[in-house]
Amino acid sequence: MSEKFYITTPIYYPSRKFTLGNCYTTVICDAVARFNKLLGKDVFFMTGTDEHGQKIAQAAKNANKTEMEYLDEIIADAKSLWKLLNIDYDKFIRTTDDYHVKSVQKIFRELYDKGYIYKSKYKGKYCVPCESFWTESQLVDGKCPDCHRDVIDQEEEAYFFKLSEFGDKLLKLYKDNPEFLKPESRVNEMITNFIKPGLDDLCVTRTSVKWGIPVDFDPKHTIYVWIDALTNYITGLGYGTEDDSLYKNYWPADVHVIGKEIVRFHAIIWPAILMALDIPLPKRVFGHGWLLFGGDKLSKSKTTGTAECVDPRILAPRYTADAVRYILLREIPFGSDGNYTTELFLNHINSDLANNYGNLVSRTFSMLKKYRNSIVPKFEEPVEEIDKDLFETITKSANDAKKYIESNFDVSKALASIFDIFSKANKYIEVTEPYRLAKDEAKADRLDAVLRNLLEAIKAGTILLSAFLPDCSKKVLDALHLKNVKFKDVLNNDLLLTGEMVDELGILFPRLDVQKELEELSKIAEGK
Ligand code: ME8
Repeated sequence: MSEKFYITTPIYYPSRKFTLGNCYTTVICDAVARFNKLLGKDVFFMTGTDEHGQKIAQAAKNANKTEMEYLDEIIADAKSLWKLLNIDYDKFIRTTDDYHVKSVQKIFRELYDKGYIYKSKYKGKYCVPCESFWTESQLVDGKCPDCHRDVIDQEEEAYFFKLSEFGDKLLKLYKDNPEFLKPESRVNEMITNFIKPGLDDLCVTRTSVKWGIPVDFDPKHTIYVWIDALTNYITGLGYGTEDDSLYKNYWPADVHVIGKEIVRFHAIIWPAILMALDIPLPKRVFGHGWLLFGGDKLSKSKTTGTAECVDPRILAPRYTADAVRYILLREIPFGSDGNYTTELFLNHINSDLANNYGNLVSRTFSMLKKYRNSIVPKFEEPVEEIDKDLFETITKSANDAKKYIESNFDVSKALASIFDIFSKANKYIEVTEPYRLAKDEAKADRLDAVLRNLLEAIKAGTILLSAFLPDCSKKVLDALHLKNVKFKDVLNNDLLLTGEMVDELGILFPRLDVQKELEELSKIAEGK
């Protein structure tokens, strides 16, 4: 039986259309899921949407739609965005799904029956027109952050979860499982900012929010955020339903990948809920940094004086889904913040995708066609130093990529390792000069070896790349007649069939005129 691997994204709020920021987490999870499939693991990858709460109700009202009409449109757009970006999820959970609603009610009741939930009074600052409670720190100049009107002190009856009982247990969790929360710096944040000062019990229902899952034994209360949203990671596997086979198979999750602003919920509240339910904890929570647009987490249309188009729905069809995936996976050191600019995006397409990978593939295929009628020459064990060096790079890069993904989900370093193969192979062409070898009949065997070694480098790098950039790698693997490849095939030099003809390949990534594209994109962003 193959090893299981269960990975999740956060469930995003569909209060507006998804941004490149949402794509960041989702593409990372997709690449990690695909890499684990390459490794032969039995992978389950879940994403979805967090559909309850005042904000959604308000957004629907503003759009003159019912909540479900509004949500269905956003979810249809989200699913088509994931399709566009080749996100190969196994499950898309919506918290309005019937099975989720029922499981959440069951979980709530269980926590109540076990004494972890009790009824009390919630006190807060209340905005009457918005029908919303705010905490002191959420207020802007003492006023409602949404409508900027005065707020009043208000109390309402609410249920609370006994989070205060879990401080020591959480400290023990972090101490006994240093892998639980990554990067390490986030553990200190949790301890210093939240656990050491003492955890308060958590308000888990509202009577003022109508768009939510009702508590089945006290329906004027709706279940507020945490118990509804966090539990998606188990209800999506069927926990609490008649068919919980996926839950039995895949839980505990190998990793919840989330943005750093929601680490607290995943590293404090979620484990506490699971402990209370007596359910095993996820193996790891990974809090990544932010993709910044001109220093801001949310993309603004104007960041640097000129309008920037950061809509993946425009960028992917124009430059390929792989190019969008590439910038998200490669540019941001995993765990830290990183800046996105259109110029960076376009320059990466040219330097890495067109000039490095694309050029290697197109040069090799055209030399193979010109000198060997596109027929794969036979493989010989490398004897020359330069050949050995190329194969050493392939082996090292493959092992490094695997290590980076397995130990730390570090997609950026893994991709960099894979591109080392392509850089090395491009240099190999310059040093071995196959175009010179072709002129000398006595060097025919050497030319065969050089061309085959280049094909091996392309094959190896492309198999690894298939987890990250599925479209271009499929084209290349198809041209090499390779199907259903796995990680173990990377170093197998007998996979390419000697004497077989490779197919023609078009240009994978045309070189862009960056200045012209910047202007075009700026016009698009300004709606011209
Ligand atoms: O927080 N850079 O939903 P949300 C990196 N529903 N990641 C970004 C990003 C950016 N600029 N912008 C968004 C919620 N993200 C809750 C989650 S989970 C049980 C409930 C990603 O729509 C990142 O993963 O606000 C972040 O954590 C998530 O979108 C926030 O999505």
